[in-house]
Amino acid sequence: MTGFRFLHLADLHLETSFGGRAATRKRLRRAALEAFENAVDYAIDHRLHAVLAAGDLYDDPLLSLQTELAIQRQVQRLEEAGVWFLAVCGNHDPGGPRHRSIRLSLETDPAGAPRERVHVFRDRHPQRVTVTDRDGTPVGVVVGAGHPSAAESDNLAARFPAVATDLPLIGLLHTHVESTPRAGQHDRYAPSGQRDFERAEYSYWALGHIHIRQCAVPGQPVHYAGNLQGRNPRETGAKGGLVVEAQSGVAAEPQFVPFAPVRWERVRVDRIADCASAHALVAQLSETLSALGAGRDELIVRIELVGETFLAPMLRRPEEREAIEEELQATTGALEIQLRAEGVVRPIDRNLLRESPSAIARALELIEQATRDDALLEELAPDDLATSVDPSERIAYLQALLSELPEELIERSIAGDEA
Ligand SMILES: [Mn+2]
Repeated sequence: MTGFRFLHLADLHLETSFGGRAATRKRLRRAALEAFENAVDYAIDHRLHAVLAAGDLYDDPLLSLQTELAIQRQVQRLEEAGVWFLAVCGNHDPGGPRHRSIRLSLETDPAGAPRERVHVFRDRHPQRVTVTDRDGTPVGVVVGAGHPSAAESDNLAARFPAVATDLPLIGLLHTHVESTPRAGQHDRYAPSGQRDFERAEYSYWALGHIHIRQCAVPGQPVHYAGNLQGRNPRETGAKGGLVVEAQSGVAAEPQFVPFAPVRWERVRVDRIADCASAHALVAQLSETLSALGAGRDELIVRIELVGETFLAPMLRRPEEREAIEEELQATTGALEIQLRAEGVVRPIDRNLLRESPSAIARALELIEQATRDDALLEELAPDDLATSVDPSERIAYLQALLSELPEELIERSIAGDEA
């Protein structure tokens, strides 16, 4: 018996409004559609049986007509190539009566004729669709349920039925599996627990909602595909879809295929002590960027500089960072570089400073004393600080305030010397 071969996509978020520079925003908007097109190409070229989209196909119900047409074009291509397109509604593209999903009507072609191989699961009550190959032979059963509203609170996974079938059985759902790493960064829509997925009759669960690609239940075929195109500095690394070949009664193992044209990366650079000039800094950072694939891949990179450098005072100024960013973009071909310099300090002998007979040394000594002495800390605290909070919390808060003070003092005193 042949397997059920499909592509699992999730969280396409087409037409997300992005932050960042205008040119980058424009590129990312286009890149998300390109990623979708790449995925459709792949499904057609590899003669897959279906593309499964696990929710949040588009980002906002105020979807533009241009993007609506672009989505329709891709769905039409799949239909014409004999590849099924099955999508469940998520919290960004809910399926209730007054929502955009129904008016989008992906199930019919421009002439209003039904597309035989397209189904959108909008109802919270799970439904099943039997997928066929190009000859009409059944190859798999997909059970899906959708979010009717933008804030579904029911556990939809718990509603999934046991289905008696000889075909591979697949679950398709947009859900917040509570125990998943990084789940805390996402809203708890259609929350579910690991136990909801411990069901041997399902060969695979194609999930959406958490944007990090991962197995959601250790040891079980329950997977988040992650989003299709990274949209911000938290969504780093290669993005794409999962290809699955499912057999009846066997847990399927997915394989990742990259589709996103633009990749976000985040890198911490702590070896800048020897960089005494702008040139040296650019050379050092260019090397890091080349290692990440700049010039070969379309990259947006956030560089976090940390450590001691003579360039620290310059790097604190936004216009200085911008100049370095532009230089790096020009030399490496990266789409955008975002330089962060909160973690750089001037190289000075802090011990020598502490031992010198100066006002700054005395101030540093006082700060150190106050950090150890709660009574002194209370004495130094401003009068209007809330007294209602728990005393230990109050002390911890004051200590946290103090912890940043020595570095600030040293920086200011040095800057004063040079003025
Ligand atoms: Mn979502």
